[in-house]
Amino acid sequence: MTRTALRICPFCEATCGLTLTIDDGRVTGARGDRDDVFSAGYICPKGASFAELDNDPDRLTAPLVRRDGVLVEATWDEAFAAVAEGLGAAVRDHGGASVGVYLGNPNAHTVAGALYPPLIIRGLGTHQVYSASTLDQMPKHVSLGLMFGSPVAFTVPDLDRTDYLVIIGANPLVSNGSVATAADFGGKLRRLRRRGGRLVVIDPARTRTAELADRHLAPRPGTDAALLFAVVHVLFDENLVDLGVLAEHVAGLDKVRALAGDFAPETVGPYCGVDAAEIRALARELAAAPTAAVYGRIGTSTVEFGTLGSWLVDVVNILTGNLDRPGGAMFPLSPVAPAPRGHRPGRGFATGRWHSRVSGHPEVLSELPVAALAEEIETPGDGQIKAMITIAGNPVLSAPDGNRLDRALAGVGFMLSIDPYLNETTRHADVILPPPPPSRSPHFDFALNGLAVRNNARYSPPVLPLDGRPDEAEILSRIALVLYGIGYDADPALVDEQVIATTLAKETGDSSSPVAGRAVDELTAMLPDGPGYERRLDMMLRLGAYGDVFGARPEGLTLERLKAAPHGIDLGPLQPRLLDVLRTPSGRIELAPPQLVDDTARLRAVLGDRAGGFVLIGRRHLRSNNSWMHNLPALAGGTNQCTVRMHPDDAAELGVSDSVVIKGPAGELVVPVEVTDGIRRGVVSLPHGWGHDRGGTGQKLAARQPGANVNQLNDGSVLDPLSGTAVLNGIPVVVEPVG
Ligand SMILES: Nc1nc2c(c(=O)[nH]1)N[C@H]1C(S)=C(S)[C@@H](COP(=O)(O)OP(=O)(O)OC[C@H]3O[C@@H](n4cnc5c(=O)[nH]c(N)nc54)[C@H](O)[C@@H]3O)O[C@H]1N2
Ligand SMILES: Nc1nc2c(c(=O)[nH]1)N[C@H]1C(S)=C(S)[C@@H](COP(=O)(O)OP(=O)(O)OC[C@H]3O[C@@H](n4cnc5c(=O)[nH]c(N)nc54)[C@H](O)[C@@H]3O)O[C@H]1N2
Ligand code: SF4
Ligand SMILES: [Mo]
Repeated sequence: MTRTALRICPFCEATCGLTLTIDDGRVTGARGDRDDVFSAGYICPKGASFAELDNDPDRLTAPLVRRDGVLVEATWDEAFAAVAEGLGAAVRDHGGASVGVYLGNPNAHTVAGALYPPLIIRGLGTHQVYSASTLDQMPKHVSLGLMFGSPVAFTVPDLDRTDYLVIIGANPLVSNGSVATAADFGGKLRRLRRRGGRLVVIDPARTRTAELADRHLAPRPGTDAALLFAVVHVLFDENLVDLGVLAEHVAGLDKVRALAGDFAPETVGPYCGVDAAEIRALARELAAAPTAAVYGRIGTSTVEFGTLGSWLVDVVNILTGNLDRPGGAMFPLSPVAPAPRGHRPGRGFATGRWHSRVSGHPEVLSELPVAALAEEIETPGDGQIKAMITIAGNPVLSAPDGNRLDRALAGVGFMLSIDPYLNETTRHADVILPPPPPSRSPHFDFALNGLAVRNNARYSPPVLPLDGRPDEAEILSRIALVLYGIGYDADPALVDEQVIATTLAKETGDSSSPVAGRAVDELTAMLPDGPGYERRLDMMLRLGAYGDVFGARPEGLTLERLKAAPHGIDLGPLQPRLLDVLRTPSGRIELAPPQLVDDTARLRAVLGDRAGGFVLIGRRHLRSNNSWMHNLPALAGGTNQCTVRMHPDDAAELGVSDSVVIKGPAGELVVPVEVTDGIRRGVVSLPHGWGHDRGGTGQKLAARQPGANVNQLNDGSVLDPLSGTAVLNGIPVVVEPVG
């Protein structure tokens, strides 16, 4: 029997609504849901391969437990017992603080990943917490935290209304957008141009996004912060600063003016490899546009001056009066964000509340840099990592110096991985607990709704039944039960009920909460019967910005209402809401936070550099997703190859045409060359997520076309100091002919 079912796609940040075809209890096809309120039918090749991913024969269907050194299939009961024993021993012998946790990217795309890892970390009481954020967007969190007092006060470009968009270090035509959730990003860019708007792309590579632009600047990698400072310089220098209604809410304007003094386009132009005139033109156009937004991503983030660059993106948005206004850079309002409580000063944002044991890196958002994970495992002494939990991550390929991390993980006393695949990282686990495929999992975008370019709410219940396996919520809950000393075989609902009780007690006792003074029992009784994650989601929606406040606002949002709208609920275009967002102690936007002012000295010091030699950057492919989608026939092959792209003149000078050796601080690789004039001279690009040639993994197709692990070139010793983010773009490398 054939039927269809709706499901939000969990494979990237665009959150497209899909219509799945189901035949005889399995997904056999996927197309875009034209009635989806957010994506209106858009789909990309990854979403279209939903069925292949869901049915991949290499997905684990049963837990694996290490017995006599070998991973063998086990029952769920045996596997949880092994978890209880392994984690129990580590906690008993060395304390919960000796257990390291690594959270990978898909946690941002699953219900379980949003709701349960914090409980596991709290249960351990560990500071050894790592995630893909320090390979990604951590610099943005820090700059937002320092400027607005909240590290999640994301400013996203108002794509549907802006007149002038500057994309710096992002390639949304391939990535489908990141930290700006927008389905059909490319369509939005085309519509921007059709309505007379302009698009500027700043990227050392002429990407598909750059091909669409009115103006493409190709700076030397790693120089964005200086380039943006030069834009700021021009805005002051030519009297183009106009804060508009923001003026009374901004502190530190004069400090930024003074700092920018050293960054005249004529000074930084040669460092960036961009004409001073181009920078001045950019600044003038930004100031003249009726509305404009600057949007930066990976290329401004995972670089040496990542936090400075992320900060300056918003400094430019503010100086041109474009922050928090339609057509500018705006703050989304997620349906699970707490209901706005008006303008009130906050406690601000601090990092470095503790430091990593070996190198003394400051904690950021309660995390330590992934680049420091290997040394924390390897280095003996008090606080050494003795056990590891990885959830939805593959740091052996995604983090610097995978070979070192590979060795380190092999030496960990006990390792637990929650992952559907046996891969380069999970092969070291003593227990692997595989979550069910997406068709059998629920979906709600807890994180990404807060980044959406249009406010919306959508929920997908599981499309297919579980077939006797636990879902990921149950898997993670049972781990939490172990850590709370209750035992893995207790009722996993206890975990959710504990969260609900604690949250409602806090809310009802908070005089500024919309449910202040009400009885916890009364509110709890209003939550629907059903899985614990649904009860928690309902609670969050009802307490949220659009919520029904547990009946006090009867027309408001509840999970029941959301379920009754399977194509989602549109919550309208982004609205100005700066004063709700601001949580700095001063109650104003801190344009010149001391940490950023100080870090500017580091940038000033390199302006004279004119490095020769090659610099390495990364790239993504439309049919790839970090390290874990190289195993699907529909996505593999064709142009989806692990090649090094280089400029024809560079290739000719080196006399190379087929393969080259690339040498970096941590290793060297031999990689096929792809000669293209779509990249700046002196720059080479290699995609990440490849290097599937280690033994003992279980992705057979991926292993046949393994590619090389770009992160093996990188020793991870260079971090953006304020965020602990690894420098993954702009790494000096040596490129030579083979032999
Ligand atoms: N050189 C270089 N390195 C990079 C980058 C770069 O641009 N250049 N990009 C960085 C970025 S932005 C990121 S986000 C990181 C990603 O870093 P990671 O998150 O460490 O790596 P992924 O390859 O995304 O691995 C995801 C893992 O989650 C598993 N998984 C998939 N679905 C589920 C699920 O539903 N539940 C569970 N439990 N597991 C699931 C997959 O099998 C896979 O093992 O890589 C970073 N590394
Ligand atoms: N198809 C596909 N989609 C994905 C992913 C995937 O692997 N494949 N990964 C997902 C993830 S985890 C993320 S975080 C997002 C990332 O989303 P994006 O940031 O949009 O993706 P990237 O392709 O990494 O784009 C980074 C761009 O920065 C450029 N760049 C490199 N160095 C510099 C620099 O110093 N300055 C400037 N200005 N530019 C520079 C690169 O040439 C590249 O074009 O994509 C997500 N979507
Ligand atoms: S763009 Fe992203 S969310 Fe949309 S179908 Fe493709 S992978 Fe899925
Ligand atoms: Mo990412």
